[in-house]
Amino acid sequence: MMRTTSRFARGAALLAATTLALSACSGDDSTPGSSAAADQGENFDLIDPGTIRVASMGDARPYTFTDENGEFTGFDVEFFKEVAGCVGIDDVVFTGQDFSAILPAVANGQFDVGVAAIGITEERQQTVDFSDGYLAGYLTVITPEGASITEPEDLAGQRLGVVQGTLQETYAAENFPDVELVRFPDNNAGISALNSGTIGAHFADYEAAKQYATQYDVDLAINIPSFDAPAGFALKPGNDDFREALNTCLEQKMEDGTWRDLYQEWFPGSPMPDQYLPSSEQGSDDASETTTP
Ligand code: SNW
Repeated sequence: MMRTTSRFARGAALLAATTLALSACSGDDSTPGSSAAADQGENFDLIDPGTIRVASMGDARPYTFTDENGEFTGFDVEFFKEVAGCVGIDDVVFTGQDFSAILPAVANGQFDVGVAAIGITEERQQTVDFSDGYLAGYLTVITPEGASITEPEDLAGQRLGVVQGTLQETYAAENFPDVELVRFPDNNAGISALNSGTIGAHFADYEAAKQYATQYDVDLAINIPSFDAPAGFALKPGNDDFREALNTCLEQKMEDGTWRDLYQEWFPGSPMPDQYLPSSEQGSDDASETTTP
């Protein structure tokens, strides 16, 4: 696990933080200076004080995408907006990037935050800081329907699509024998190549794969657990007051059920990872981190 302390181990700290955060986040948190968290806003090292500039992706449904009005939405976007509001900043400006451009742009200060189901890894932590994790799931190999690919060995000799810079690219290079990796700027380009027969399979995040399966005749052929790299918000290194405020509010938005409600809205029917639910709901029968999709 990349997370140094589990959510369970932090029970006592969480209770204390929740009490603080509850008072900080209740009521109208849109008024600057109305909450304890917002008072810390002046210490946040943001490009424009009072605004959070976010590098994201406009085409990574259901995590981050633009709707018919050009507005950013999706699970990660809506959850980030909740957390930002809790730290006292409602002005959040999202900009679409290729995935491979997000972390460099955050690292060199062009954006305050990167939000795009970005898995926390030691390698990425060489260039950016991360909030605590907020999403853990599977990496999924998508094939044409009936391709009879069910395990990594079946991919031998295939051309496999990956989005440049993703964990899928790294995982496939290290673990899938004899595949020819074909790198794309985004998943839509990979799925187009899959549908036209240019590649034999495409490797994406599970919820994106599930989304494509509602539109195209594809199978979710292989699911690789990626719980050791939960997604976090990527931050410019050293902005510690901002990171700590985000983490306090992230816990708060899990404890008050906001995370659960957004998860059910954007990922309907998907197995619910236990660790992000309100403490009172953890360990119930229908919540499990280990359920295979
Ligand atoms: O590691 C997983 C995590 O467990 C959760 O399922 C959300 O996605 C991941 O963070 C992996 N996401 C990929 C990555 O971090 C691709 C992100 C993307 O395509 N936007 O490289």
